[in-house]
Amino acid sequence: RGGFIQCINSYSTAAISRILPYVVGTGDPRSTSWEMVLKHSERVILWGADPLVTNDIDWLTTLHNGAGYFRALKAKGTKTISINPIATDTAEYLGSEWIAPRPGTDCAMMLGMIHELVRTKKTDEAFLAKCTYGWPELRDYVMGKTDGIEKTPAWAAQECGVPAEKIVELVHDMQSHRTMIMMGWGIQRIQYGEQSHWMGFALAAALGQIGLPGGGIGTNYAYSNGGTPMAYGPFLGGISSSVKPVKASTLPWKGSKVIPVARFADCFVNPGKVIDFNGTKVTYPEVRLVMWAGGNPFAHQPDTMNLERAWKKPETVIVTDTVWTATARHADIVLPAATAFEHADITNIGTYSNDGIVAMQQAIEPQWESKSDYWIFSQLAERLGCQEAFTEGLDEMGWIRRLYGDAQKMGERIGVKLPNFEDFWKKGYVLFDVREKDRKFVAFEDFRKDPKAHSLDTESGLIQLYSPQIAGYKYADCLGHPSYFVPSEGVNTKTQDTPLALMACKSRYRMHSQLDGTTSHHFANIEDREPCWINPADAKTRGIESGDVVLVRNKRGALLAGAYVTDRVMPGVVVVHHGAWFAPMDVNGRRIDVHGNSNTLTMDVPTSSLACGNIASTALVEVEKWKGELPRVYVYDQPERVLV
Ligand SMILES: Nc1nc2c(c(=O)[nH]1)N[C@H]1C(S)=C(S)[C@@H](COP(=O)(O)OP(=O)(O)OC[C@H]3O[C@@H](n4cnc5c(=O)[nH]c(N)nc54)[C@H](O)[C@@H]3O)O[C@H]1N2
Ligand SMILES: Nc1nc2c(c(=O)[nH]1)N[C@H]1C(S)=C(S)[C@@H](COP(=O)(O)OP(=O)(O)OC[C@H]3O[C@@H](n4cnc5c(=O)[nH]c(N)nc54)[C@H](O)[C@@H]3O)O[C@H]1N2
Ligand SMILES: [Mo]
Repeated sequence: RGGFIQCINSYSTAAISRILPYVVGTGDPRSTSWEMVLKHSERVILWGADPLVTNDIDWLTTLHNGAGYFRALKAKGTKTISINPIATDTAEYLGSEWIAPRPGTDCAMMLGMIHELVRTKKTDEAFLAKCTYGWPELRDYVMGKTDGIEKTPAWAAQECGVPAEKIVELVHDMQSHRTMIMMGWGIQRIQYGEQSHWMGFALAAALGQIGLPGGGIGTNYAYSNGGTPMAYGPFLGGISSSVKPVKASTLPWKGSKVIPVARFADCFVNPGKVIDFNGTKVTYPEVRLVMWAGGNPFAHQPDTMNLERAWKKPETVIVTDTVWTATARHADIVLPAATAFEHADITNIGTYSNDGIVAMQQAIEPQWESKSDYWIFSQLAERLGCQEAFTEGLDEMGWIRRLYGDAQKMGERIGVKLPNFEDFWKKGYVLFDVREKDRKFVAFEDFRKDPKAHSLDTESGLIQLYSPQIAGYKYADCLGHPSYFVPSEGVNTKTQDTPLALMACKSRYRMHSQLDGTTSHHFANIEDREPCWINPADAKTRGIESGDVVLVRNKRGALLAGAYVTDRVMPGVVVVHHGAWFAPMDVNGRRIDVHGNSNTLTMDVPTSSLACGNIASTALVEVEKWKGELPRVYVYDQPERVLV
């Protein structure tokens, strides 16, 4: 009866989804259709994006359309350039040129590129004047008039490590060819991550190709197969989430009712603390009970050792999951959830492509004591005295029929006839057609032609290269224009004790921590540990060879990993992919994770006061050969006993 604290933001897009509404009026702008890219783009820049690894995952389900488009891009022979501290699978597949900036320094590189355009009078002044707001403010920053630092390619080279000549060559190549910048989301999951995509739009605006076929910038080509032309059909709704509480809380409520999700560990420990968030103040409420459903914070939250301590603050923790995760191991009560195979459900296909609707038929009976999430929540609602308000009198099939029925009605309104429910359920899916105009979709095309008639939902209706609103927040870590901030941990701030910058991006073998409990972990495995990629130069000075077990450590934590010596990662940087199940153990008086959960090393600080997003990369570490006994990775063991 103590109320409910809602979380906003996601771990996927915290920074981009907060900053881009100021810049272009939406947090996730629709990308130019792949058909237009294939036809018109002469250059494709993969900036912090590895779509061959990440694109198979969708918020909904997927037809994996992106794979075919990248195959077509390769077949056509379009020149591609990958800008990434890592030689990615995608770059290898496409044969891309590889440019490796230091992690967290892309904004410096882009500023150097914009400076070069200004210096050589190659900025598209007509586009900047017609379609953007605040170019003079940004230009003053680029030219050093605001802070006394001219952002020349030579300055940029010092920050990002890419030679000035390369920066110059790249920007002129992009300027003289129709260029599509495909930005991933790894570059916004860093400290000051808000700046990356804002600067990306600023660079694209200076190049003046936004709104032209095959030109400009797209921010979701690497996830959910963005850029796949959107099919024309209805969307499914979901079960109501705005049910009014039956009895209002009788307790006095202290603090905000909404927190930015990645700040939850800080919130547990510091009730009453006031933080800045996107122009507002958030007062952390006191959290006494946690119910975690379908997530593995002991894999996803930065600074796992800190989380371990924070997790002890709430009096009760309830976890529902399908498998025995590290988080389940840290719960007071575990409610075993049935997998999608064990109960019926329904979903749209393709977040951006809306290809159709799938009947998720039940394949097997729920195993052991597992129950569907819906059953679990219905039972909890009953005990809280609000079952009717929660279920609206419907069981799972009842909801599936209602959601499908609502989609049918929406279909009627937009002229798309859906089969009756029985036929749909029997066949298993319905697919929608793509309209010609969606095949030919060019992002910002109408806006470019007539920015007044097709104004964006921003302060000025134009692309905001300077935002008076953000400037008004007076944040030191997010100014009124896109800026470069030196990450507090990164190659440029390395110390003697921690000289290497860690990247903890997606593993090709897992969905975050999902599948780590299956045979999948045999693929990402050296001596039962998660691999740690390390450059041959860095390995040599440490006497490390491929196959060695290494301790990766910093002041926050330490983990054991298996060394993989490779020039696919630039010198000074190491990679431990995200998602190995956390297996803490006290070894010789020190608490270490013996398996390789990379968040043991990352920083739990907000991206900035604007988005308060999570940070996955650039943490400083040291790597050393492990000479001690090798503790067993116990984390796949089944629970010793099951309490009913
Ligand atoms: N196989 C697999 N696919 C997935 C997922 C998964 O767990 N496994 N997760 C899915 C989810 S939920 C999401 S939100 C998406 C996320 O997709 P992304 O956020 O795009 O994926 P990441 O691997 O985190 O980052 C993409 C690339 O950014 C690079 N990168 C990181 N930091 C920097 C930097 O500072 N500069 C530059 N230039 N590059 C940088 C990384 O090296 C990586 O190659 O992926 C989805 N796809
Ligand atoms: N260092 C670092 N940290 C990161 C990232 C990174 O790249 N690097 N990526 C971030 C991103 S983009 C994201 S989205 C987050 C992801 O963070 P999470 O979403 O917490 O990660 P998952 O491991 O996918 O956890 C999903 C859990 O749901 C369970 N599950 C699956 N199906 C069901 C079901 O039907 N019912 C229930 N109750 N449970 C189910 C799975 O077993 C699994 O334990 O991680 C973030 N953290
Ligand atoms: Mo994500």
